[in-house]
Amino acid sequence: MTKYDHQKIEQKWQKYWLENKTFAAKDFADKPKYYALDMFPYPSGAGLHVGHPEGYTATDIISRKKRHEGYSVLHPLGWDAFGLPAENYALKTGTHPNVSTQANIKTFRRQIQSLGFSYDWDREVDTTDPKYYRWSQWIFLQLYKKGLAYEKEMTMNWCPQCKIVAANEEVEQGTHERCGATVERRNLRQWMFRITDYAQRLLDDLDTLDGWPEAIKTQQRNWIGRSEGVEVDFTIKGEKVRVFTTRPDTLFGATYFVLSPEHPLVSTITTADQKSTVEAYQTKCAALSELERTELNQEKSGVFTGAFAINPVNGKEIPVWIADYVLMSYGTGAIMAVPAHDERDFEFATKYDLPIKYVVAPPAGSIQVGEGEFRTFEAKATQKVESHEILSKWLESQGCAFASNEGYLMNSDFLNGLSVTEAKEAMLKYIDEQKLGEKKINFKLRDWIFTRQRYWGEPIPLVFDEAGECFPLHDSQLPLVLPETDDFHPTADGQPPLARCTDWVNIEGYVTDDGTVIIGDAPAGKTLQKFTRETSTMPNWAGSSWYWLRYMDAHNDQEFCSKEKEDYWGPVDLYVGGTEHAVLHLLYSRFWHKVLFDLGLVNSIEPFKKLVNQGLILGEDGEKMSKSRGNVVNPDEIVNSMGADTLRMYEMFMGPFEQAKPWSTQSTGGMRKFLDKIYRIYTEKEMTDGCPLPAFRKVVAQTVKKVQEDIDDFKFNTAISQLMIFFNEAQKYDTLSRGAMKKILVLIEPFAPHLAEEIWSEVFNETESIAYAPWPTYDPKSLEDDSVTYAVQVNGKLRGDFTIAKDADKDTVISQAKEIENVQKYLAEGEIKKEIFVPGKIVGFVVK
Ligand code: ANZ
Repeated sequence: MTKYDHQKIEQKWQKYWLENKTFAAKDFADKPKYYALDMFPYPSGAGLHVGHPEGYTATDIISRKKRHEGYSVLHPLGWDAFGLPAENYALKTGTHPNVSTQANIKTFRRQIQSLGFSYDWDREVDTTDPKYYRWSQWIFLQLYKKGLAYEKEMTMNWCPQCKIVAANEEVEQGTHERCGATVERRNLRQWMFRITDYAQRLLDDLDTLDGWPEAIKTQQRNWIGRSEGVEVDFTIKGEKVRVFTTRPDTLFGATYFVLSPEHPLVSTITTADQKSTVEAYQTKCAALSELERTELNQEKSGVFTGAFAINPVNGKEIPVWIADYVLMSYGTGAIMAVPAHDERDFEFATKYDLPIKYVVAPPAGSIQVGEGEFRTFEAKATQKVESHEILSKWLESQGCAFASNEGYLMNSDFLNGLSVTEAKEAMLKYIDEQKLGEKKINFKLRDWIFTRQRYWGEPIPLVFDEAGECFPLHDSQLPLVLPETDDFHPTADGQPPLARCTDWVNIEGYVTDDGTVIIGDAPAGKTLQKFTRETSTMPNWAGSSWYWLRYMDAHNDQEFCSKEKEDYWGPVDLYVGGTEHAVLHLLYSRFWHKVLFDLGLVNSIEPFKKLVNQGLILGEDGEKMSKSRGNVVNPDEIVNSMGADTLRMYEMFMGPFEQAKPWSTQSTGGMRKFLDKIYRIYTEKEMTDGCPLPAFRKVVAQTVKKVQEDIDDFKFNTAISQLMIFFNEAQKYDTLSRGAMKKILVLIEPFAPHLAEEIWSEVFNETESIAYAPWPTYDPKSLEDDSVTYAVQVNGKLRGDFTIAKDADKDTVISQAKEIENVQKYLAEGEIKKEIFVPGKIVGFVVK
């Protein structure tokens, strides 16, 4: 029995591919292009996880198939290597983040190469390499110069024990995940990006992304959160205070008013006897993050300010409260509360015993309000709703939780009897005429905080003069290299670690004519000035917000990417990665891409045409793989014992690509047996150049068709099933058609490339790699069935059936029918008077 020596074979071909640059992408090739991109990994200390190869195998299969189909394919990989884990490791052990990062990259590269992916390794990028981050800095400067960057004091999570800013993800229930200390909120100066300027385009252009999963587009839409409403002026102590509402139709139902605890007006309007209560409450809120404050199931709280607001539409006075559920960062930081029709307001009003006034009645129809008890509403009548029970019954019947756009206005003066839609319009008109406010579109999307008080990130290429004015560095000053240090803590006064590198921070230079700064001696006519550098660094999103462009032109030291190359390779045709990047990475990338488009630096408005998310690979126990659960599978073990081809095929066979599925090491053995069988059939069976038999020709055609269609649909598991069907058939033959078997080998290559190369070279004596062999075609005619099944009737009753060659003649068919035992029994009951023959369908006998 022949078994293939996977270690020998896989190493041999991996070496061959690297040495021959088999997968080098050719710029401007005279072929259609295809760009298949993987979300590049963060090279963690833990090494590769079996989840990584899942997506990588899929893009590899697609890339390999596209090469067979004659495309010029770009399939690159690199490392997203700045970020917290390396810095935290440095803080713990003193190992410089660059040292641990490079060691991790080495491990990842070795592991990924051991899986035989067809990457063009000459285009590998590393976001921590100054040759790369020079361009991250350059793009930052383009955004800065376009007015898209600004400085702002932001409230951040501050860990008093580690003396460090903690990212939101690092804070668990108010404590720092790393040390357990209670996190404080501190105001720190940050650089922000005006991503909100792009909110509408980021939203609208989602409609052009046909190749994206609906679920991801929905997540982006919700994250951008476009909300159409009205800003209305209420008056508190003679001062106008604006609220933002999406329900101007409910203005007559406002029974109290809420300011965010941070609202600047709170201190001026609060009455003397409420002052201490209000201040204590403000302090309490300051310690909570927005997320904690707005959790829907979080109990709301608030305090009365002692002041009253005048409702502009009816002149009624309503009490002004401050409450945690109203955020300063959304709308105007103030709301009119309509507890009858807003869930949060209802909860709050019930808790603090504030009045509830119903202004929207259900539309015509009956609703069940109790057992056997119904309440009927007439069309457009100003019927009365007096309790929440009735309203909620109706809402329940509408399938909505609280606010509904159905129904008719009541208790609302000139709006009475109007539908919600009509009332919104009527109120808007009134507000406009009376100059009480204006229409307003708000977005949930916030500007992007783009600085981190950390060491392990790209330095920000900005400097400040002695008066504190900010200047961008001149392009010639890039890359601005991260200075060396061995202390990664922030300074004693809370400045980022880079502030300690004083030689780097304090510099001298001059301002050029275009307002940028060059460090060094000033030429004649320019004054030498002192500057200090920005000491915050970029977040780990920076390097990943444009990396797909760098792969197109990875070694260009004049531009981040030449326009011609971007024109040839862009946009990315296929992007594969996890759903965890649904919003942040994918939104930031779309934003940067659009800015580059506006600057005329890229040709497409969207970076990624098609997006596919792989499902999670779970542990054998069906739970998410994690170190603490001890259910993590190391791909190295499988590659060593079973081979990379087995791992690749197994991962693709586990189940539908986009679904979560549990790992089973035992099942990898089954896949290995299948590969052994393929190898045996190719190496042991006799092969001839003759024409294959029709039945074999048919299964070959079926296999080509199915594998081709399934790969295109990301149904890798069923493509593999078809290959299994094929080899079960092939096994039945003593000799096989060489031509057909070569075709099938091309189908196997995207899945098990080492095995395919070996057979291509050793069995078929081919001297070139199989990688560019043409994708097989099939004759649709050979798919057609060449036999038919006849039903046999005696005196109109079905007595049997049989299958025979389609082209069998009438006499042959009839005599075959007479051979059937059960038919013979009935024929024996008399004499055949008549024979009926319907070609391809029925044989009938009339017996008397
Ligand atoms: C009155 C009202 C009546 C409201 C009603 C809703 C239903 P979206 O769709 O998310 O934009 N709101 C406005 N600013 C807020 C803030 N800073 N913090 C918390 N809540 C705020 O929601 C807009 C609605 O959320 C606004 O419309 C306002 O409540 C509230 F039957 O005004 B509404």
